[in-house]
Amino acid sequence: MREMNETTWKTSPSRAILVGVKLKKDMTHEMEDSLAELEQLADTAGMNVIGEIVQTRESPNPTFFVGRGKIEELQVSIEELRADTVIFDEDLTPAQTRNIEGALDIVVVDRTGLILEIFKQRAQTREATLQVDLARLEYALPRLTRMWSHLSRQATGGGGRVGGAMRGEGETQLQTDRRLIRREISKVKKSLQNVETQRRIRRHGRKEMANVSLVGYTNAGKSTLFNQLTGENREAEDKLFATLDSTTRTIKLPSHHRILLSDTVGFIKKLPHHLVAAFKATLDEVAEADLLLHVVDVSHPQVESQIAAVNEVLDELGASEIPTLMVFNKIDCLENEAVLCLLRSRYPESVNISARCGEGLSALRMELANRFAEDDVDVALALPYSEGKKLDFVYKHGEVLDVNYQSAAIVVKAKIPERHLGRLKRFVATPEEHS
Ligand SMILES: Nc1nc2c(ncn2[C@@H]2O[C@H](COP(=O)(O)OP(=O)(O)OP(=O)(O)O)[C@@H](O)[C@H]2O)c(=O)[nH]1
Ligand SMILES: [Mg+2]
Repeated sequence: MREMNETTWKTSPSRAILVGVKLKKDMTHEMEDSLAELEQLADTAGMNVIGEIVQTRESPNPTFFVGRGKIEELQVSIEELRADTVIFDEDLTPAQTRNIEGALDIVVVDRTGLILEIFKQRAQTREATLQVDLARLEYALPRLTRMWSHLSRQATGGGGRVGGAMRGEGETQLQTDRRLIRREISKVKKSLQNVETQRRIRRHGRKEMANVSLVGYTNAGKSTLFNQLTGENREAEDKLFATLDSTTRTIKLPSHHRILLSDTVGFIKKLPHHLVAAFKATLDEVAEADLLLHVVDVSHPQVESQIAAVNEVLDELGASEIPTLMVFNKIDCLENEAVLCLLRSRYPESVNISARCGEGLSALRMELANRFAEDDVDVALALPYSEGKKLDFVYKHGEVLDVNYQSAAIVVKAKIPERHLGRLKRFVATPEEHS
């Protein structure tokens, strides 16, 4: 049996055959779209897709996922096409993986395994690396076959084989590997907790401004929009999961409002639960947002099911109650206007944009300003001359309507977001004082 090792993935691109099952209840196009997405994932992971096999079934076969006859057919294709990997468009049980590996003598990858591989390749910051490590270790634990031995090797810092000399008395290699992986999992969790604490402290310091998070299906254009709104230069490319880390920047709206905008990891259909859990720290940004901008690629044929997939993940994160503005992106390459009309009627609270061309961005900024204007309260403040800094604060975060330099104090009338009132409470003037 060939091992899925670093060489297979990196130097010579794998020659992969995709395997999908169309359940009788599914529409044909759903399965085709899902396979097209799987091909894009394989491509992102640096693999060559050289074939595709599909079977229609009532339900997946518990032993091989597809039927035994299909496995034989697959064997012939593997030899004919000189394939070295098969990728299944669903998650396989650990037993199915073992059975298929045994029958075909080939590297077997499932959807989650492929997504994890992409995440591993793309993780750049320490936090993302730890999150991906955690997800990979948890995925590997019940699947300790030869295919995953490379994973545990890496997780232990690129040293020697997990186990080996370290094997405890009376332990099988498998038990040793499991024990070491569990130990590794708690180590990674601990490191993640530290990173999370730091993130929480940072976030606490930012409570002063409204938090807005970009969410959406992978490749919808979140980073492109983020760059446009912030003037940043985050990586945005035609790849799935270009972004793994969330980044936050302050932006000023065409009003006195300043908000914190976060770019986040994209979602995908059939997103494995433990992956969402591993990215919890990053995604807390989403759960704690005051407003979500749900970026949608309206030119995508699967636009509606992508919206549904994102809503499902938001639900899982406990974020489904957060006010959401739908942002219909890529209108520059929209072929079918009817889709947009339908979506607009379904989501009246939405804006149309092209993040790439810049179209609709000022309308989006205005819409944000209007929304945050609803948080404003009218105040009259009597600021002692010794509190000049507070006046700067009001200028920075509010709209100053009137300033009157009186003998005892500076009397200011302003509109200011309610969240800032706490700081100014002491100086709020009673009507008699400023009238
Ligand atoms: N035609 C067109 N392409 C766009 C638009 N916005 C983004 N794109 C392209 O779509 C691709 C994905 O954009 P990203 O901004 O990386 O998407 P993302 O949502 O951040 O993706 P992930 O980080 O992978 O989840 C890139 O090739 C962009 O250039 C748009 O308005 N029109
Ligand atoms: Mg991105």
